[in-house]
Amino acid sequence: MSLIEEIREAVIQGQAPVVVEKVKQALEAGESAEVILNQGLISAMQRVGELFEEGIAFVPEMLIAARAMDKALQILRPHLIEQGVQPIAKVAVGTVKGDLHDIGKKLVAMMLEGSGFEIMDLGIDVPPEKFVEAVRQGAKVVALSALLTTTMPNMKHVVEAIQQAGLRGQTRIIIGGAPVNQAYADQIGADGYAPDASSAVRKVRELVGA
Ligand code: B1M
Repeated sequence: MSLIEEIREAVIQGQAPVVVEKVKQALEAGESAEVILNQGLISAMQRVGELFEEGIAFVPEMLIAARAMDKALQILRPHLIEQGVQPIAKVAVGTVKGDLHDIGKKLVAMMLEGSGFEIMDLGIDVPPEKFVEAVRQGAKVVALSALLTTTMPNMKHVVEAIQQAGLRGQTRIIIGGAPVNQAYADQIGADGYAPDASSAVRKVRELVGA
């Protein structure tokens, strides 16, 4: 097995210390950060996403793999910037106002980052005006998360605020989280819905034509 295949396998297994060690070894051996990212990390996360969709891996496995990938990204990030790898597009990710649930949103952000998007993570309990500001700063996609039936109406407020700011034509809006669905996305005028982190990546790619 090559070093890159070992990195891929260790991410799938969620073995963060092994991933970190092997990424350092690969860089020292002169492997390009882009190859490590695409053939090691992103390929691994795609596989984890498939395993999740097949019902073989579950949320804990996805989270552990995502954390391993995040640790590797911390090492790779300066090398990627140095090599001038251009992100596909800026995506503003946040959990809507009143909602403190963080884990699903983080997972979506990590999967998107691992797939080549630049992430503006606005955090949790994010008011509509912060999303508007992110669009002004160049976010081509706004990704909204809500876990509570009481906070899902705040997604509509974000869509309205972006519309009222005259920025609706400059960004695409995707929503996700346990209480929402495609019908709700259609109802509030969002551009898409994704039920989980791996399908969020597919949907965002589709929305920006990547
Ligand atoms: Co809360 N909570 N919680 N909670 N909590 C739920 C959501 C609940 C379903 C539990 C229950 O009653 N069975 C329930 C909501 C009921 C409802 O509204 N229908 C609930 C409640 C009621 C509450 C409080 C009101 C409890 C209280 O205080 N009385 C309170 C509200 C606080 C607030 O937000 N204002 C509260 C608080 C909390 C904690 C702080 C303790 C903690 C959050 C800690 C944290 O995030 N750092 C918490 C937790 C952990 C949960 C449960 C147990 C787990 C959520 C989670 O992290 N799941 C949850 C029950 C459950 O979901 N089974 C529950 C794992 C995560 C990976 O999944 O977030 O669904 P999830 O994300 C998925 C998909 O939804 C999707 O992809 C992710 C990965 O596949 N997805 C997107 C999410 N966002 C997306 C965005 C996208 C696309 C896909 O595109 C943009």
